[in-house]
Amino acid sequence: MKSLRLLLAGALALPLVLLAKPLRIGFAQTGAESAWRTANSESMKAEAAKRGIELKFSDAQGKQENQIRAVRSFITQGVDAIVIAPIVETGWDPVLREAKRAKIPVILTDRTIATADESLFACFIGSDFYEEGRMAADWLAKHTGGKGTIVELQGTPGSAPANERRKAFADALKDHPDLRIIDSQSGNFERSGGKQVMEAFLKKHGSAIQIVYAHNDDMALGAAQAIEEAGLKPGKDLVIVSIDAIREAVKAVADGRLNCTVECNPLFGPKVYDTVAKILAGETVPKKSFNKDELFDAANAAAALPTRQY
Ligand code: GYE
Repeated sequence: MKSLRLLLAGALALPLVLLAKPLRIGFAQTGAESAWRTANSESMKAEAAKRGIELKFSDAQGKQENQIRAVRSFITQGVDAIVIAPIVETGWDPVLREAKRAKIPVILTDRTIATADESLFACFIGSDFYEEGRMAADWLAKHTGGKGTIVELQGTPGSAPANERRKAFADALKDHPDLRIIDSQSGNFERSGGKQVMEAFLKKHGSAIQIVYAHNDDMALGAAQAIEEAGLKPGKDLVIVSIDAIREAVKAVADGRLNCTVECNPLFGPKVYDTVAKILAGETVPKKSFNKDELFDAANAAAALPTRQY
């Protein structure tokens, strides 16, 4: 009797294996605000295609409500896992609870969230934004002799990278009282935003500005353009430090147009899908795992260019 049952079970399991469907993963991306983001989307899409994963990709165009709607639709479709790059830190608990009830694991990538219930997501994969801000401030302190007036270009308000990069930088400046932030505005992580805010800063503060700290390279490159249009030399008349290390910025550092960019690696498609596979196989994965990031300045930017992947 028992062996007959086993035989039957085997006969039933075989077609199931043969018919095994590809993994279906929903990815709620923030938008397409920067070159970093484009590289991140590309990494997620290319790696899914390589592994035969059916990726449902949603671009929220910078709006959290679009992202939440996308997550709800992934839940309705019954995907195997949901990946979210949360635009802002707060407001995620209700939809994450819905995913949990539907027993669909959620992997947070890129940006962290603020929640009192960490059981609402399986894990986080991304960079340590606080560390990036600290690295930028340390570089600045070392290369300016701890003196200078700074304007800050913030990322998207309420986002983890804007919050953390701002806090880390301010914390590090406490040890350097002659490095002062005289103004700080959001350029929304966009090149046009960085340019516009820098134009306004130049109008308002003129030659009082000596240093620009941008939360990402796109805004730094936009600011460099505004500085040039004002008849000044970015990288020389004004020191510019930023974060991401996209190829164009590393090139600008090598050319002396930017002074320093701290890496924030967006190419984590492979790591995300490896992690999803482990979670679905019932393995435990680290709750938070951070990519290792470097810093590029005049000393190493040119040498790094040929192998830059984004
Ligand atoms: O630095 C910026 C992007 O969340 C780390 O978002 C990401 C940031 C990145 O738009 O360029």
